[in-house]
Amino acid sequence: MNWHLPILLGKLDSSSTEEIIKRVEQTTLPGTKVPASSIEHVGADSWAQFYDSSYWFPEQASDFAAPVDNLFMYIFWVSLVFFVVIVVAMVYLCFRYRRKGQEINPEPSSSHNNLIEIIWSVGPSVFLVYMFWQGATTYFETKTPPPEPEEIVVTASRWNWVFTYPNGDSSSELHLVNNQPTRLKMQSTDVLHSLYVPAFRQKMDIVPGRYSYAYFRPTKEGQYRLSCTEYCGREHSKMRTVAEVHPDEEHRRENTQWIKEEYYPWKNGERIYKINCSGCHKINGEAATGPALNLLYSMKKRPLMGGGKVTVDADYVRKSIEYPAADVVEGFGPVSKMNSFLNKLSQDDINNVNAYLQKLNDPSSVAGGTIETGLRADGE
Ligand code: HEC
Ligand SMILES: [Cu+2]
Repeated sequence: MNWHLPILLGKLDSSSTEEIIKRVEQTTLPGTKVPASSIEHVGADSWAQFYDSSYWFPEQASDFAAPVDNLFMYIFWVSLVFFVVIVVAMVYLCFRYRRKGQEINPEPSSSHNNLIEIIWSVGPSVFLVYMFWQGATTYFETKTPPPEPEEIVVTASRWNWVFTYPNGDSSSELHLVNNQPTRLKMQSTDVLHSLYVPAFRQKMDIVPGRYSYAYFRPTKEGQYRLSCTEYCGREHSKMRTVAEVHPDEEHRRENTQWIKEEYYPWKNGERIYKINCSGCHKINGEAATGPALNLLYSMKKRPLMGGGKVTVDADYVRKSIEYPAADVVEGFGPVSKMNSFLNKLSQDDINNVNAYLQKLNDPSSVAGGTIETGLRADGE
């Protein structure tokens, strides 16, 4: 079934697909290609010859797009049907029971009808429960990390985007591979931003000082709009770029400057670690001034001074590096002997150290090369 509303919203237009594409391209980002499939053909003989999908939903280019649109259309039709039924009944009843003549005492209204009460309470509830159910499950799906995703680090700053890929290369457009589950690990260097790709039905805030994540699987090749959707200052409206879905890895490689093939974030992380951290943290399992960090990521929870536990994840590590006094590990207090690296290490450095610590634990977790996790007496 075609969920769109060509009759209600489609426009009377006999232009050819090419003409419409040209027109749409003129109103969008320079360089954006509009795939012919986004201009839906609603039957050559129908009066609404061509239906330009920019009048309604954008293309469905990720696995979340269809469920989100279907839910929207479900809510739309339920609202429409109830609106019509209620308004027609109301108008009819107003007319039917209007005051006629000069009666002063109107007929008493009938007090109660169990059957009708039950029907009009239970009936709509069924529709509402289904709305909730669909909404909740779709929401949870969009928040559940897909298995074996490609992780792309997104750095938002006023007013541009940087996307960094597992091989360490980065670009100002988001380049994806079709059908590859993707996990965006996002950070901001200044203020609140928000990443929005309408064709993926994916939108997520990016908050300074912490990571936020977005998951999806692109399902359709093409170029789509990506923009910041949280007002972030003077040039906010220019903070937009393209998300391109490539048919496969080779295509992506050939069509981007995939240069730093031999560069891996964790290698850089190892270097930063040796310079800044190895004086206090060993990676052979033994505590020194600070706890050993080689098994950090396999310890799901860390006990803290003064009771309580904290979950080990990228945010915990980042917080430990920038604000060591905040969560002091049990047995290493009362005051943390660690100095803060806030503004001494860049966001990139912290990402790289994080990648290194992750790799120490699970060498297969981060792409590229092998790592020595052997017991080395000097802890380096
Ligand atoms: C001057 C010594 C010192 C240096 C240098 C140091 N740390 Fe620490 N670190 C500590 C101490 C002491 C603790 C335990 C107290 C606390 O949690 O703050 C700690 C705790 C941590 C924790 C929490 C560990 C856990 O087991 O939960 C992490 C993560 C960490 N440091 C990372 C780093 C990184 C990364 C660097 C280098 C950029 C670094 N530290 C540099 C002393 C240091
Ligand atoms: Cu922004």
